[in-house]
Amino acid sequence: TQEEQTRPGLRFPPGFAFGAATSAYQIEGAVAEDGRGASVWDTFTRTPGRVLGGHHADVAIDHYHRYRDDVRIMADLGLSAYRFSVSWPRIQPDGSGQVNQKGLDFYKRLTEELRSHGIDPWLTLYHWDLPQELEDRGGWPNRDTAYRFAEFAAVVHDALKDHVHTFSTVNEPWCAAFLGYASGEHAPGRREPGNAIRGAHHLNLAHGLAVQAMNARRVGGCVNLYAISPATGSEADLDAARRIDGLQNRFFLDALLKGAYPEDVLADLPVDMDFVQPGDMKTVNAPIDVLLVNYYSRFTVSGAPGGKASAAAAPTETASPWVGSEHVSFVNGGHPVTAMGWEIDESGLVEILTRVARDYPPIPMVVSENGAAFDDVIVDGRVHDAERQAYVEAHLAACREAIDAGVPLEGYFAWSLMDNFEWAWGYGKRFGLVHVDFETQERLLKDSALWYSEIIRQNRHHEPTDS
Ligand code: PNW
Repeated sequence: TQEEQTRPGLRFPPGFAFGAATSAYQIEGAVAEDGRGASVWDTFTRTPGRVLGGHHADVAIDHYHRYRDDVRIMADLGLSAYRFSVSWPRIQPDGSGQVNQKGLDFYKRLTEELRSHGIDPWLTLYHWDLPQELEDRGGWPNRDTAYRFAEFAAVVHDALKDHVHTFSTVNEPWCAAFLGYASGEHAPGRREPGNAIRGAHHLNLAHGLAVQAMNARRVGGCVNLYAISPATGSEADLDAARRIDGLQNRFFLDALLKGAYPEDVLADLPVDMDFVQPGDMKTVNAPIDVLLVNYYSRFTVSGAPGGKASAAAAPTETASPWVGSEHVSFVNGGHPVTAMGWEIDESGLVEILTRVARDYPPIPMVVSENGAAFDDVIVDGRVHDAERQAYVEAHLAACREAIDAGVPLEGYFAWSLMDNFEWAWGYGKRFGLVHVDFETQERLLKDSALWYSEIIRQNRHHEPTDS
């Protein structure tokens, strides 16, 4: 509409990256092809009761075979960047040692295809698909996994360094540690609170060791941040907000950007941190070029009993991910919700971006995931996903607001490019800008994709031509 064309809130500085994101296990399929080994998600999806509907991602959305068509879609949308992850067990089927060249070749083909269309490849090394062999040796609670990760990072970096715009290490260490090892909602599905904390530290250590091992031209770390509000001004609610902010946000931000865990968070935890060895925190704090921030929602929390035990209601039977703060409850903050039940509040994005800029050493940032699931329907060959479009529009405007407030924000990646395997929810939740028919694998641009493409087009800055 006319209004959209002139809306100044959606004008971005030259060079701002407009991207979309995916992850390997959620889209690739081809789990038994070209020498790929098993990951914890292959095992988890085969364990009854863990994933809604018993869904697995053996085929997923068949991106392994359709990557050329998918890159064509990205090019048609005008994306300047694409964030994807590499499957560790495709590259090291046993999680260490022997390298599977065919696995590396796939990502070479993918990155070459992207670059030939002028799209910058942003490569995530780890988006939760741990080789099963490494889980069998203890998984993330085992310190050795961090060293194996650094070895894997060096292999990927060596093979792809000339093709990749930005490397990032671990996607959302909070999820990998606390949904994987405390609540059990994600693979490997363990409910061992103490080991979740160990795992969280080893994921941070893995990040730092990988940054050092790659010595990449451009490397970043990724965190998922939430805006947190206390339900009331009561002492109990303020304490609840401090605790959840501590475990969700500051435990990772302080580690990566300041090289220390926050004292108040350590005091909340039921473990002593004897597994943190001398020198670890300096490694975790290895210099990075960019911070990747995934943002979805705001949590409103209470220290009084009675609310939900977790903001993101899991579809399966789970324990609390909030180690040491299990008494905290999550209450309705009064915002509309997505199909995940996640509250929509774009002001939280401005809040967390300005907060990182204010409270931490200077670091360029990107929003590396942001998006929403809704119950889409195809009507006459179109998906009128006005709610998703409004969600993305509001959050892009929030990015603009953060930039105006002085935040060094360099890009935005919508989650997700395409509908895909949504972890514990199987194929039951659609986050894509592009609709996927999970039977025929047909791709169809939703209205939100067409709109996003138009915003990107309006932001195209033409280089002055040399005479
Ligand atoms: C992120 N929670 O996951 C992931 O990076 C994506 O792979 C995923 O598809 C996307 O967000 C949507 O879920 C999360 O329970 C999963 O708090 C669960 C939570 C947060 C993030």
